[in-house]
Amino acid sequence: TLDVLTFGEAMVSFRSAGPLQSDAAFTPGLAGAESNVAIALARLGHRTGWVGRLGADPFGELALRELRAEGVDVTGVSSEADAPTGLMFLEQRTADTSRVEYRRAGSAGSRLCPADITSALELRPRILHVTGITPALSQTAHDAWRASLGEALGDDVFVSLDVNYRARLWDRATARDVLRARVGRADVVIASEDELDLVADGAEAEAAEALLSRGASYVVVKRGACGATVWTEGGRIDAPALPVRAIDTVGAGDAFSAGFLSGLLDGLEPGQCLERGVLLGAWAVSTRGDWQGLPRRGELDLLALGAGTTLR
Ligand code: ADP
Ligand code: KDG
Repeated sequence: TLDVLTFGEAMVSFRSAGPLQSDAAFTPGLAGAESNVAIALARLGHRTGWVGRLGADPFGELALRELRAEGVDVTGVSSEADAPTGLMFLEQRTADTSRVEYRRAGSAGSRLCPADITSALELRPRILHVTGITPALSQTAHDAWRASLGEALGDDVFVSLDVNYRARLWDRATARDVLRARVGRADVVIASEDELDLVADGAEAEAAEALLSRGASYVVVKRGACGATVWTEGGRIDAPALPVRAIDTVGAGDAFSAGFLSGLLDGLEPGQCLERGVLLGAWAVSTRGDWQGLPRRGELDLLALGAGTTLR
């Protein structure tokens, strides 16, 4: 059985190390919030599966190759003969500011449909991890997302929802309606400070309280370089971010989510789950790529060694 099952759209990203201009070089890589989480968890030794559709093209092949190489179960991946793999371009303007351009409308990934998920759920994962990106992709992807959080899901599956609002894909009012309709099934809700209003009303304490009373056991709020907070029935726990040199912040949220879930899988206390989330977030921002620099389990303590350490 799987520890974590996740689904969504994986894309090939092209990352520049500077402004988009005629001599800019772009580095290809696998991107997609959910596949990032799957890879991060697999690196920590958890059994993880990702479900989605890829185009029958070289980009789809690259995506599948990377997922396999990282040890992610791809039994639920299918290939579309007549739709392309989605692409995204990341123009890094400063160490912690990137601009995104998507080429994903009509992509293979957006054809995800409810049957893709219901058959994958037969693998009976301990945790189902979903994000608020999937329902924004297409009507069928929205249906799949909704169905995954409905009756197809056994009561015993722990659900993790990362709000992950993407302004390029939909507006806040629509996202609010869609996410609120299903957030009650989530056992852990993960949001940035500026996303919390999409799933609950009021200031942070009030919103967290509302989500806990709707059934969540953990409400996790991310604050970028200021760290993160977890709210539980027992109250509030804060963790500062780790002091690292930020070189590429894209993917920090996904790494954070994976760290938090890894802590839950290891049976850690909420504050320790939060610390592992913050640790993985720090790894993501201090290395290039969405997930390429993330640690394997034996490397988790490397960041604690401090600046300028050489292991000999
Ligand atoms: P997202 O990528 O979803 O916007 P954040 O930017 O809040 O999410 O990052 C997620 C987590 O990664 C933060 O809560 C923090 O723990 C860590 N993180 C983000 N930026 C930094 C940074 N500059 N230095 C250290 N840790 C960071
Ligand atoms: O979380 C990093 C993501 O932004 C990236 O990998 C692509 O899933 C993605 C999206 O829709 O932005």
